[in-house]
Amino acid sequence: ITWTPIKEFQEILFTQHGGIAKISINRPQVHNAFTPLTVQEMIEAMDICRNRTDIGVVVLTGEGGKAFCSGGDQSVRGHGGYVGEDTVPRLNVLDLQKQIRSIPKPVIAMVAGWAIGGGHVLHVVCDLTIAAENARFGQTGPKVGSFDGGFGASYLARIVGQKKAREIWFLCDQYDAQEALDMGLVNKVVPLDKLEETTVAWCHKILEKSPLALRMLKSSFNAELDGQAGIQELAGNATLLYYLSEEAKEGKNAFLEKRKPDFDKYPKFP
Ligand code: 1HA
Repeated sequence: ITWTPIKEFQEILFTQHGGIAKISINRPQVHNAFTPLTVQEMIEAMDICRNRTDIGVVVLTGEGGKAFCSGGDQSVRGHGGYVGEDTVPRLNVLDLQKQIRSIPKPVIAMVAGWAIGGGHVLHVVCDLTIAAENARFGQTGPKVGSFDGGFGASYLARIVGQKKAREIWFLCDQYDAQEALDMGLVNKVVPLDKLEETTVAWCHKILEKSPLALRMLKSSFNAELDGQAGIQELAGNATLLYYLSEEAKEGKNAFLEKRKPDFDKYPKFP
């Protein structure tokens, strides 16, 4: 599988293979822990994925085969957040989580090795997770003086159930790929050397499907859980579809032509 660079970054690799974009954290020396810069680069890459009409699915992963992501880089954790070059403490991974959730294209976590702490939450918020047999999952927050009570708690509980989610956070145990599969935390487990080809095969199956149907489904799954923001996404898609109709175009045309709109010819469906 050949991956063509989309844009050069310092702490991530951002490449594509046809309609598949791959965002890969490139800090294997620290198990792909993220800094504010890593996250800022992922946010920019995700935004490019959203805006590029030739990209249909996004793969999120980490370089090196030993870790997906080990969460926030504790060596740059300061007073109130993770500190980058501008010396401002940030928790900007929360913005990335929302972006993964709302991008109207499937996002697949491709997990080899550790998905821990804030790195675990990143895979949780992805639409699908494909794990290698060496994958290890868990939260560490209460061990290292942190917690993610947002998607990291509530969406995790939607996935694995309240009892299991509380166990994961209260005990900070680690779970292997088979245990993750058994609790519905991942979609599939494959040998490490089959991880990328399996993920790409899943992407191709998705890319064959109707992009608008996928878009509607993602926002529909979100809408039930995400309150007003979820309804906004779903409603935005309804507006998109409405804009494609002759009826909506009549409204715009009438305005531009300075005449009364004639909506009579459009059916009032039962
Ligand atoms: O909770 C949040 C947030 C909540 C709300 C809003 C924003 C949030 C943003 C972030 C987070 C968090 O992510 S908190 C949780 C932070 N992460 C962790 O607590 C995991 C820390 N890492 C580990 O527990 C272990 O490294 C490991 C279980 C994943 C793997 O253990 P292993 O195989 O024994 O490797 P280890 O030797 O520990 O790690 C290899 C190298 O990577 C070490 O560096 P070296 O001694 O070789 O110089 C290790 O220090 C480094 N490393 C690993 N994880 C991190 C890290 N360095 C900095 N930060 C890390 N997270």
